[in-house]
Formats: sequence, C-alpha cells, structure tokens
Amino acid sequence: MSDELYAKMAQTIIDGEDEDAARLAREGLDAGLDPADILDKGYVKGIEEVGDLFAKGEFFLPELVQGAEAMKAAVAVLEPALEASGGESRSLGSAVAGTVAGDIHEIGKTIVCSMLSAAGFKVIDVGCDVAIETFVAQVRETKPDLLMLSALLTTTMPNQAKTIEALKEAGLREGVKVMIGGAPTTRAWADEIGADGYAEDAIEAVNAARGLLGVG
Ligand code: B12
Repeated sequence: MSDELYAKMAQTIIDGEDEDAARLAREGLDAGLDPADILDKGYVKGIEEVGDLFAKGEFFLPELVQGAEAMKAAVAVLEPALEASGGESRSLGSAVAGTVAGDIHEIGKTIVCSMLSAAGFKVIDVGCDVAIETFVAQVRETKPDLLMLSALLTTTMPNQAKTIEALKEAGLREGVKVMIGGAPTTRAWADEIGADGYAEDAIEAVNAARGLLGVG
C-alpha cells in the first residue's frame, strides 16, 4: 500500500506538480509513514528520475525547474517532521551548512540540515550560492564544530577546495571539521582537498558528523 503512495509521490516530482507533491506528503505523514522514508522512497526517486531525463535530453530546463519546485514543496511539508523525529533536546554539536558559490542547488543541503537538527545538532543554514568569505566569516563568528559544504555541479566543486584553503589562510582551519557532499563529490575528492569528512546521503552525513566529533 505504501509502495503505491511512494510511487505516486515520485510521479508528482516528475510531473512537476507542487500542490500534489505537498498534499501527498501530508497524506503520508497522516498515515504514520516515517518522514525519512517518504523522502527516500518517494520524492528523492522522483527528483533522481528528473535528473536522468534531463541528462538524456528528454527533459529541458523548465521541467527541471518544475521538478525542483515540487520537490521543495514536499520538503517544506516534511521538514518539521524530519526535525522532530529525533526528539532529542541535548546538543551534539554545532554546524554551519551551505551550498558553495555559483551553485543554487539547495534541496540536498536542506535535507542534510534537517537530519542533523533531528539528530540533535544545532545547525545554521547559510543557504546556497554562498561566497567563500561568508563561510569564513560564519566560522570566525559562530565557531561551529562542523562546516558542511554542498556542491552539485562539477564546475562548483572547486569552491569546496577554495573554501578550505581560505579557512587555512584565515587561521581557522584547525578549529573546525569540514565535511563535503553533493551528488558529484566522492570520498576521493574529499581526501584530495583535505576535507575531514564525506557522506553520500543525509543519514550517512549524520553518522559521519557524530563520528568526527566523537559524540552519540
Ligand atoms: C533539482 C535540480 C536543479 C534545480 C535546483 C533547485 C534547488 N532549489 O535546489 C535547478 C532547476 C535550479 C537546477 C539548475 C541547474 N542544474 Co540542476 N539538477 C537538479 C537535480 C535534478 C536534482 C538535485 C537534487 O535536488 N537532488 C536531490 C537531493 C536530495 O540529492 P543531493 O542534492 O545529491 O543531496 C544528497 C546527497 O548528495 C547529500 N549531500 C548533499 N549536500 C551535502 C553536503 C554535505 C556536507 C554532505 C555530507 C552530504 C550532502 O545528502 C543529500 C541528501 O541525501 C540534479 C540531478 C541529480 N540527480 O542530482 C540536477 C543537476 C545537478 N543539475 C545539473 C545542471 C547542469 C544544472 C544547470 C547548469 C542547468 C542549466 N543549464 O541551467 C543549472 C545550474 C544552476 C546553478 N548555478 O546552480 C546537472 C549537473 C551536471 C554536472 N556535471 O555538473 C545535474 C546532475 C543534472 C544532469 N543529470 O545533467 N538544477
């Protein structure tokens, strides 16, 4: 039964129907489904399909944008439930998270932020297309335990490396663990640029964050 609902959820993203996407997300929550399952088994499958169709030249930018809008509508409904699902009031640590300069892909980063909050981290989401200087200023001012850098484009991945370099130049590198992620990134890239951590998805990101800080 829920498999059918997950398939319908994925389809709303492929069809770019934001109202249906939000409505089905509410239905899923009302039916008692786990918000993380709703995301992974439903909507993420849809947005991945949109990406594949775009890569194959079967979808064009308008479909990509509509799919993203539908995805955002679903994530907006799920976010409070994702954040509440941890139910922990203790703080495991703090994180500043954002998508690097030149890159406006924010859905994955927002999900990572929600999952970290749910796990008990205090998260400052600085948004997308974030200038290197802004990340450096945030680290200087808020002294987070973790800096999470997301990149979805091969052309913006170098800004993850440049942000790490800028932290070194500012004398701030030692005080913060840097984690990177985003679909085109890999563990090998993380190692190459001297990041402390890497994760393929939001659940793994939480585990890696815990591991890096030795908490939970
Ligand atoms: C939605 C989308 C968009 C939306 C973004 C809307 C938004 N507000 O976010 C819009 C329409 C704006 C867009 C624009 C473009 N896009 Co686009 N887009 C996508 C798409 C379909 C899905 C991305 C997504 O949201 N995935 C769902 C989330 C849940 O997954 P995720 O982002 O990977 O995040 C997960 C993990 O990676 C990880 N994670 C993410 N960040 C972090 C950070 C840390 C620290 C950690 C630990 C983990 C982590 O956890 C997340 C949750 O599990 C992808 C295809 C794809 N399969 O990735 C293309 C894709 C990324 N886009 C692509 C392209 C080319 C573009 C454009 C250049 C198109 C154009 N011609 O204008 C522009 C670029 C705009 C810009 N300057 O940024 C290409 C990139 C190709 C490449 N090699 O670089 C892709 C791969 C599509 C394709 N197959 O060709 N896009």
